[in-house]
Amino acid sequence: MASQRSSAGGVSTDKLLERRKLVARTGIVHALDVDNLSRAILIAKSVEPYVDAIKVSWAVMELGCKEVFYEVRRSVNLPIIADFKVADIPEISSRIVQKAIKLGADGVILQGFVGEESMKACIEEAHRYNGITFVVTEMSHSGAELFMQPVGAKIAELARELGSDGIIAPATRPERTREYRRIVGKDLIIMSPGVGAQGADVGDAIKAGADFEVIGRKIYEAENPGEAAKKLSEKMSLVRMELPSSRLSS
Ligand code: NUP
Repeated sequence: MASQRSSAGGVSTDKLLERRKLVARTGIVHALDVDNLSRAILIAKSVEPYVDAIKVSWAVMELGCKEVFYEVRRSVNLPIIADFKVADIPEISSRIVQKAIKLGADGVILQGFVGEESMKACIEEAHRYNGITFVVTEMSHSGAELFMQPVGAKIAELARELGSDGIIAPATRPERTREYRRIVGKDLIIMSPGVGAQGADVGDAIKAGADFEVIGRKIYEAENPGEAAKKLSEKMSLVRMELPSSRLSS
């Protein structure tokens, strides 16, 4: 596969690596946490009509971003969000962001708790390469309540001030997502994981102010991931129909 990188189905690699825009059509981002590449690609293709982006994280560890991002990009016309939860000193964090984007990510998720300089370096680096950023405020698992929740509001404020395109807020605690929406205002994108396997219902976070819900296991562990994604997107569309139109245009 790697040796055929000059073109893919008539599309040049340069074209293939052009940034793709994240647009809320279904409000669902699929967390493709599947490390068998051919299975991952089958799933990505089957969910393509029902999701707005593919989020990739640990599943690149064996084959690397180069191969995984490339194969996902040429298989589906969706943006890729690299969920590396970047959390290093500014000089290293920004290199991670640059690498992820150059290898085909359209957006990168970074941790906010590392502080202003690291966040700033990542956001600037992503924007230099036309990528977008999401800063994690407070994670969706219960352990985040101890250390992350008390500083989450400050992280969200800083993310907005530094020009991040979005933040990550927990679908498992919709009242917190509502608070994060109040802090960042209407212009930042809120992406919320925790739907399905972690207990939140589809639509919970959207109702609380999120733009996208991240759904992983509920889709890729289903017997028919495409069908599962379709059903979730149908449920989501009922929820989104109830939202004021100002929410959907953002
Ligand atoms: O706070 C977070 N919670 C979370 O689950 C931030 C995340 N980025 N995630 C990611 O979302 C997690 O790493 C996984 O890729 C996805 C949730 O998957 P699932 O629980 O729907 O299977």
